[in-house]
Amino acid sequence: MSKDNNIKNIFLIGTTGSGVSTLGNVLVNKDGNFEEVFKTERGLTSITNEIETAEFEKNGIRYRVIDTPGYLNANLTLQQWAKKMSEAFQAAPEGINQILFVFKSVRFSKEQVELYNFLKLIDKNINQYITVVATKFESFKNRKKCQENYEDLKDETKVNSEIASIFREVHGLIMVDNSSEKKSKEKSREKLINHLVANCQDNFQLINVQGGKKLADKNKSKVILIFFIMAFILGLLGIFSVRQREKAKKSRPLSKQVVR
Ligand SMILES: Nc1nc2c(ncn2[C@@H]2O[C@H](COP(=O)(O)OP(=O)(O)OP(=O)(O)O)[C@@H](O)[C@H]2O)c(=O)[nH]1
Ligand SMILES: [Mg+2]
Repeated sequence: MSKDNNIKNIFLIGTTGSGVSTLGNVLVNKDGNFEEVFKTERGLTSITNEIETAEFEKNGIRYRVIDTPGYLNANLTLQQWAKKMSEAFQAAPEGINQILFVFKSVRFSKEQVELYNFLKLIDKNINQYITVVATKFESFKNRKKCQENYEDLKDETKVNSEIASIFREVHGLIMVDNSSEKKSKEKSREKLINHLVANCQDNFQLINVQGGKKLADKNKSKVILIFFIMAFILGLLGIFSVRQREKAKKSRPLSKQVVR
């Protein structure tokens, strides 16, 4: 993809089913009616399996929204998912304007921490360009409640130290509710765009931390190597979790499975 210096790249990254593509549709707001640009569904399997992009314009600024397969996607192995993520970063030669790190506002938990650590492996300064977005947050219009929740997530007496440090170092937290109601989507979009316009004007090039050099062609091989190492680690984690599950299955008494 050729470089376009007048565009800002917004990455949508999150665990599968957390509302990643829906957030993309809210940002793009096709035909002023939130028509679907990125496929979304309420089902039980993962929907987004490929990198997809769409653009929108606000106040003369063009934004490219990059939708990605969710972490723990049901159709991709961890290695395949990691490869797709590297493709996603290649789809933005201008750099990263912002990563919207999406999670469904039930609880910020282990899966989100794993995904965050994966991003930090790519570049240790990436946190400065990450805004966490909590979807399905019904009180998202209540400023006080949003602020209180943000403070709690930074507080080691309320969450574990790993989560607290994530929320202390990211660029921000935005609560939204992209429910089917148009009014909710409009308000969510307003919050997101205000944040992007007011706080996110720089473009960030991925840096190879050791070399301190930009992600240019000469560093491509190093980046590919990092991705292979990450894919290998993720693969080991996958084997480990399958073994653990098998172990747990063996130790469980036989009973009929029930689906409610
Ligand atoms: N009420 C409510 N529903 C939401 C919200 N965000 C997403 N949903 C619903 O959650 C379901 C999954 O949303 P998607 O946007 O497809 O999720 P995703 O993270 O892209 O999922 P995959 O592509 O499958 O990994 C859809 O039925 C959405 O309508 C939200 O903020 N509020
Ligand atoms: Mg999706």
